[in-house]
Parts: sequence; C-alpha cells; structure tokens
Amino acid sequence: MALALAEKILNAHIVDGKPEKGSEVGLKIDQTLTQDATGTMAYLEFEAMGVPRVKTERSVAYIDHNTLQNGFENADDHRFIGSVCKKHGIYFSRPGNGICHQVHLERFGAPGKTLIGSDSHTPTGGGIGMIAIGAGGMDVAVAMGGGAYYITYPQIVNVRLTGKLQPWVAAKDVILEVLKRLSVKGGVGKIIEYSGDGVKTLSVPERATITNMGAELGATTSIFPSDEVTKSFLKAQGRESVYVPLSADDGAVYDEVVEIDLGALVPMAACPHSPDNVKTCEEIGKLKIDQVCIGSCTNSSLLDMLKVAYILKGKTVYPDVSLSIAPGSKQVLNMLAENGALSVMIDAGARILESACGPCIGMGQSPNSAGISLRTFNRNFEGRSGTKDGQVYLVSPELAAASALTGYLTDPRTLGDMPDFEIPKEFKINDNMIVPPVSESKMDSVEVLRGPNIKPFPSAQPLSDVISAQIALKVGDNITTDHIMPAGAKILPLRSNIPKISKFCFAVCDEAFPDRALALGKSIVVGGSNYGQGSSREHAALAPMYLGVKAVITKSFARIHMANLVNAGILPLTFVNEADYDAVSQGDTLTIEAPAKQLEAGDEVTVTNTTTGKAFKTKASLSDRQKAILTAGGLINYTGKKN
Ligand code: MIC
Ligand code: SF4
Repeated sequence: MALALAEKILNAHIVDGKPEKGSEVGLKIDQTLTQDATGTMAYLEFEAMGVPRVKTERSVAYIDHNTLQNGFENADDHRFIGSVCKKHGIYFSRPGNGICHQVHLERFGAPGKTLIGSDSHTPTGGGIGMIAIGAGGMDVAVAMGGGAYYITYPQIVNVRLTGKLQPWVAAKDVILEVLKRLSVKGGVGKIIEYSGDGVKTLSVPERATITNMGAELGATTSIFPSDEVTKSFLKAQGRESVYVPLSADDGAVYDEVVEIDLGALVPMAACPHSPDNVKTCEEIGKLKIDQVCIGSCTNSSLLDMLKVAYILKGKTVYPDVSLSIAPGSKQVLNMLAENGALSVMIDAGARILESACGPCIGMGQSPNSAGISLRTFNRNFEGRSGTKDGQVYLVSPELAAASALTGYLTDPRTLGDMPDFEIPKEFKINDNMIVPPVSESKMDSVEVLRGPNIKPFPSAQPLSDVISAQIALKVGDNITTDHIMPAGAKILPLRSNIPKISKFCFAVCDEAFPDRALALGKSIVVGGSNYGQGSSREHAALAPMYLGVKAVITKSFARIHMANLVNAGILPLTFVNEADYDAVSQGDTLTIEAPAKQLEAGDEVTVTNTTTGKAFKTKASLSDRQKAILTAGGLINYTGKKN
C-alpha cells in the first residue's frame, strides 16, 4: 500500500500495537530533548526510574526558558540539570546557547528519526523530516530509559502547497492560513503532512516555522519531506552525513486534503487572544502599536534576522514603540555579529535580548497596560505576556520589523522590492556550549547537585474504590495550560517545587482555587472543549494532583494534557451528552462508584451528581495501558509495578 511519509516513519518505529488509525501504538524513540522549565521534573522522574544511562541515540537538555535568574532557583535548576546530564549520558546545552528547538534543528535533528521533547513545540523538527512530538516530562523520562512512547495512531492531513510566496509574504502567513482554516482544535489526533510543488520553494527555517506553530492546531505533529533543500541545510551545518531523502509514496492516501496556493497568501496576524483568530492586515486596518518583539522558537532563525536587519537598516524605531529582538541561538547571534546585521539592529534602536525564550514565556518585556504588542511568537493567550490586559498579535518578522518603524501595524509589502535572502553555504559551527556527558567509567563519580527549591515530585495514589468529591472549579471552552498553571517571571522559578507552584494553579481563572481545593482534600474540575490546549507542561497536571483533584470532566481534551493527567493519576472523562455540562455547577458533589471496575468493563463511566440526584454518562477514551496507569496511580507507580 502506498504510504504517507509520516506513516512510513511511524511504522518503522512501532514496537507495540498495530498501525491502525485511532488505536494506540508504542514508538521507539531515537532522540529526546528537554528544556529547563520542564526539565528538572523530567530528570527527577528519570532518576526515580533508576536507569543509569539514557538508552536513546541522543538526548539533549537545553537551558532556555528560565534564564532570568531572579533569585537562586533558576541557577540551581541549571546546575542540577547540568550534573544529571553529565552522569546519565545526556548532552547539555548551556544557558546562552539558544532556544531548544532552534538549536536542535541546527545541531542534532535528523530526517527519518523520532524525537520527543518535553515542550509542545518539539514538532519544529518536522521541518527536516523528523517525526518530532511534544510530550509530558514523565513520557520523556520513560523514553530516555528506553521505554516506548505511546500515541494514538493518527489520521494524516495532507497540506498541498502550490506556487511560491509573494515578496514579503512569509512562512508565518502559511501557518496562520492553516490555523485560520483548521482552528486550534483542527489538528487533534492528526499529523499534518506538507507536500506539493510549493515545498521546494521553502527553506528549512521556513518549513520549521510552519511545523513549529502546527502545535497550535492541537496536532500530534507536522512534517515536511526531506529533499535537496534539507540536504543543503544539513550540509551548511556540517551534518550532511545524517541526510536521507524522504517523501510520501506516489498515490499515498490521506484522510483529509487541504490545498494552499502560496502565491495567493497575504500578510496576516493572529489577533488577541487565540492563534486561530487570524485576519489580514487589511481586515485589521489602522492599528497603533506599543511594542514589537521578534524572536521565539517560531521565528528566530538567521534568515528571519537577516530580513529584519534589512528592513531596519538606516532607520529608527518609532518613538512610542519598544522593539526587542532575541536571535534564536548562539550560532545565529554570532553570525549576525560577524556580518554586521547586529550593528544595524542596535543602530535602529532595537533592544537586543539573549538567545532564549524570554518574552514568549513572560520572562520580561511585558507590554504596558492594555498595550498592543506585535510578536513573532506562536501563542497569544490572555495574560501570557505578563500583562493581564495586554493585546498580543502574532505576526511574521517582516511585518513586525516594518511596523516597528511606523508605529502602526504595517503590511510589509509596502516596503518595495525584496532582495533574495538565502541560507548561507556554511553556518558558523562552534559547539563549545554543548557539554557532552562523561564516559561510562567516570559517571559514578559525578555528584548530582541539588538546591533547596528542588523538591521531589509528589506521588499519586492508586484509584480509590469510590470517588466522591465536590466540583471545586467549573471553566469554559479552550482553557489553556497557561490558565491551569501560568508561567511568567514570578511563577516559572517554582517549576521544581510543586507544593509552592500549586498556589498559582488556575490563578488566571480563580485565585481562590488552590486554597479551596486543598481545604476540600479531594475535588473534581469541570471544563469545556479543547481543555488543556497549549503547552506540554506536566505541572498543569501535577499541581492539580497535589491539590487533590481526582478527576477532570470536560467536553474534550487537548492531546498532551490528557496524557499528562493520566500520567499523574487523574481520571480524564468527557461528557457523552454535552448538555450534561450545563447541568452541573461548581460546588455540586459528584460520585463515581468503583472507577477502576467501570474502566475495566469498558469506556463508559457513570457519574452521579449527588447534589441534584441526577446521573450522567461520561466517556473514558483510554487504552488498556492508560487504564492500568490510572489504576496504579500514575505512570511512575505503574512503571515501578511492571519492573
Ligand atoms: C510554552 O511555550 O508554553 C512552553 C513554555 O515552551 C511550554 C513548556 C513549559 O511550560 O515549560 C510548552 O510549549 O510546552
Ligand atoms: Fe520557548 Fe516560546 Fe518556544 Fe515555548 S513557544 S519553547 S516559551 S520560545
């Protein structure tokens, strides 16, 4: 049978289950990555598994999120991760070396390999033909220990690209168009596979922008073929040896087809507060802006930065506007320094930031009150910028730079002719900020360095005979992990301390929730559709678990968050009749009799609202493996039991 590219790579990695759409398969994982905001927890979990050395082909730990170091906590985490890496066979990308996804693409990614990362934008690797998937820290820990990573065998959506982008229209506009058409839930349970004549007109960094922001579709991942363009990129990175040509078989059959004529696209923006709220510049009209931020794992490549420098050359940032620029990696920053583009940016008045996530995760550069901020990032959820009423628009670097000069949202096509921007024949390669692990003979002598803020992860309880608990919180549709477990400069330093970080759980929705949940002892959360979209942070499951949440009942879940709930031993259920969502209220007591037995018997779980006396049906869309994990009280307990 003719196969899609994604199917070919998936099938070559299946170690458990069958490639049947909708059923669960276990995949062999070739590479893993972590970043520091999820990494400490992931390595604590890895340590708990007692595996001396990682069993993957390559595992890399990056320090890129918590680099503000406003206090000892972040630096302690960096030191802990660095020492764990040395001991357990993991490469360590030091702070300053760049954003995990950008550096991984430059230095480690390889076509045809599988990669999981404890960060939802891991699909960036799809830009060079990898199956790269975002996962919770616990799943990454298991993969580092040689265990399989489980996904639902996905449907494949084929996005067929034809034509060529017009001058000043960007790869960002391609993914914004896909988001406009499919929405933030359109990709759930699917892999987005790009093909068609238009593919060869896009460079690797442009492809990576598209696969990166495919995370906002809720997709399992996105992938481009590996072709001559991939080969030249890898060659310029001194890594031609990992190149293999890869594409779908002729006549591959897809579950859905989306056609996009690149030549028909125009510059666009995702308006507040959702990445799928996409409008063209013309539709948005005259919009006065306060801030422009360029960078993040979506748009911080050398190519992006060269375009920005070209636009800023000889000009000055508009008086009322603050422009910050964070090049994605040390390689990018260094090349900009050497070719003079950095000086052009500084001359124009840009505020140059270190190569890290920075403003994208609310670590500095929050806009002014109700400030309008144009960002080249991938998420514009409410409050994520650090300013509650900040209005964030997601745009291309070209549009961002043009607007920084005029003070208004500006269509970059007004800039006139566009020169050809090309990937260099050779990137500047210096891996001196990537520390290799010590040899096996020396690993016993490495001491793991911990700090006072690094607390062990809380352990979950096996499923009890009956769950009877109050609804401590009822929320609406599209609740993001930034609602459940906010990030930002104040909260991110607490990522290694679940008891402390839990005090901010659901702070965006209801500041009283943590105290209420703790006082109740056990509780239930009710949500609408696409609950838990966004980040892969398992803290959005670990904090509720610590606060005593036993079950979350929603209209539907986002993929990674649902897996994280299962791993944390929290029962994820969906309403069979969505009308039952309206029939429950915060404060009602719900009872689930013999949950483990109900799960064993099938996928339907009966819940009784003891406050109203009404019973309703819910669905547990779980594999047998996931049911066993829940019964055992989370993935760590389950893995311990199995060994
Ligand atoms: C994000 O973009 O939200 C993050 C911060 O990179 C997260 C990971 C985290 O919360 O640490 C993600 O996307 O998974
Ligand atoms: Fe970092 Fe932002 Fe990318 Fe997340 S989306 S990895 S915070 S740059």
